[in-house]
Amino acid sequence: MTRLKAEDIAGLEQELAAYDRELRQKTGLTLRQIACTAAGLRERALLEAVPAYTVAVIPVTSGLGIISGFARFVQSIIKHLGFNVFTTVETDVAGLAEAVAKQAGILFLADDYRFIALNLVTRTVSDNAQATGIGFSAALHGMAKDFHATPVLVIGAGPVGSAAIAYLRGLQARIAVCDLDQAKTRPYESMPEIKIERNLAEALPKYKYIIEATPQANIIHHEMLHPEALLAVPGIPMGLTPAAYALHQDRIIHDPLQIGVATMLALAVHPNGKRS
Ligand code: 2YC
Repeated sequence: MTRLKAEDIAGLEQELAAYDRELRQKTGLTLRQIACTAAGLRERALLEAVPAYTVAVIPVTSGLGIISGFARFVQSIIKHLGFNVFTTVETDVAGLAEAVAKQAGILFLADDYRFIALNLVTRTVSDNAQATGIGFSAALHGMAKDFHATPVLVIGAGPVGSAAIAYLRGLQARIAVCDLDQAKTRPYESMPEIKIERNLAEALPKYKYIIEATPQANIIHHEMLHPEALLAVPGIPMGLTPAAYALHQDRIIHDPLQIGVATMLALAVHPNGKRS
């Protein structure tokens, strides 16, 4: 997992409403609708859960420590979805105790390895990588519309990419996967509906729909892309070069945390999902 830096999220709290409008314009769905679609939950069911939960975000100092603004931005995304949320004054174990003392029912916390949402009432965990993979797949589906006729190329079969593949399989999408590490694509060799692409440069121009879920930067150059490419690019760093991003940005969904956190919350509220 690539660790965010404070500058990756600085100022985005104030941009949330504008980002929501951008998502609506590109995908036909709001941030909350993307999260609910991904989690298999009716939006009404999420809103009905608001009075049942107070959410706590707990800063964690382990490893490389606190990322300035991280907890506050996570809190602002959760608030944007309509939930009562606070960030604990205390960190780590004291923060956990404070959250429970203040009646929180769902806890968000991240160290350098995992970013999870814990639902203390249903005793379930939702994970940022899994939520990001399905959230960005749902957003691409909103933008792309015809997944059945046109295959989706998933670049990177790590925790985010493999969650995206599982979600796309659930949609009966046509899927191709590319990863430098053959061990990551081996599980898909026995799946007829999944094509394994061994060479990214050769594969890219063939695909209109792309999910870039690698920790690499600058692996996708403008001239490598299908002219009508639609891309879901979760997290930081972005696989596209700045020039490619600038040229395609009206057909790209990209953010460092928003869709992943919103989908974590929807999954935390209804982990097994109630199909809409
Ligand atoms: O401020 C804090 O509580 C820190 N312990 C947070 C560390 C988050 C580390 N993880 C990441 O930067 C990435 C994010 C995209 C979310 C998942 N991994």
